Amino acid sequence: MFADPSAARLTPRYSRRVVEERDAHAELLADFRAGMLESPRSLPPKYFYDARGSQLFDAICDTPEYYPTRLEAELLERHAGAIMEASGARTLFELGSGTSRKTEYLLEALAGRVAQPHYVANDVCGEILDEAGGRLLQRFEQLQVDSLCGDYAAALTHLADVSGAQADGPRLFAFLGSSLGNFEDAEAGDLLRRIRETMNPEDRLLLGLDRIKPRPVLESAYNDEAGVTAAFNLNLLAVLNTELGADFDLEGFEHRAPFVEAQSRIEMHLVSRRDQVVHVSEPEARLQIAEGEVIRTEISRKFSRDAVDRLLAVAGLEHEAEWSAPEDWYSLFLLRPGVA
Ligand code: SAH
Ligand code: AVI
Repeated sequence: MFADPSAARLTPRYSRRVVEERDAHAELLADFRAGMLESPRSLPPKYFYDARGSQLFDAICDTPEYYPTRLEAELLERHAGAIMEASGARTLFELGSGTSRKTEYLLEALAGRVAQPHYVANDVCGEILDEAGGRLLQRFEQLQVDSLCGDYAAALTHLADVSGAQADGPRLFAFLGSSLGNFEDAEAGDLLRRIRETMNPEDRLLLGLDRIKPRPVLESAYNDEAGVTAAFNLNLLAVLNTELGADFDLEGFEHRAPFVEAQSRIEMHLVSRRDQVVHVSEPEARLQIAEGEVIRTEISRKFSRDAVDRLLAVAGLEHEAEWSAPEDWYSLFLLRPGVA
């Protein structure tokens, strides 16, 4: 997760640079203090994604129960041409790009439109960025890939380092997978506003959001039979063991992911199976965790149309076009920056 802090042009068509607004390790320490030494305990979900966490997320996408990836991939496969056409983009910039597998539909459409397509990928996980970059360079012969390894906010700050030149033309920003749903309203609004402030008037944002649907479908997606989501959730404790010198016993916690209807969101929980004490070296701490106590590791919001419209209004983004799966189970929104 905390890759070599250097900018590197690794091949003529691929660069990776680490971007951070605060030292990533110091930020984990601060987030741990704020979330894990308080009750109820919680942590931001970005810490799931070390190399193993990224692999586990990829495996979640292949489970029969996790519908968001499939629905979004189907929408992108069908509409990538129209999306690229409507955006007029010459560059694609993606936040939280992961494996960039679904992105290939957009890149294919981009490569069909411009001679020298440019893809700027951002993720907190350096390993996944390099892996995806290598694959994309093989598939798209003219593609230039620049990876920004770090938080969304840092990537937005540093986007100008690798794009923004006149030759890059209009850019399509992409924020897919319903990753915005991992943020509460205030943070989601701040992030969207930050995106809007980074956009030029001719840039567009493609936002993929998961929508409300029957509880059994939602809960199965986050409680898959094979236990991949459980392993993903528990891996967060392994990350803390490595990064903070903690001694969490992964067997001592159980995965749960209920749909909390009042807030229209799945909550991922790790529930302590017994009274236990966990030691942490940095920050030096002794956590007394009671049987049944919950660590909330993620929220995953399921958006009503009203909730989407409210967020976009707060952030100053305007609808340009949208594409939805049957019964509005998943939507892609093409947005333009409003007049500030
Ligand atoms: N967009 C992909 C991946 C979604 S998983 C898809 O739709 O399938 C979420 C991705 O965002 C992971 O690859 C994770 O490493 C990355 N991520 C999570 N929090 C992040 C943050 N705060 N800043 C940047 N990337 C983040
Ligand atoms: C990345 N994020 C949008 C996923 C989600 O659905 O909230 C992460 C995930 N957590 C459990 N399964 C998938």
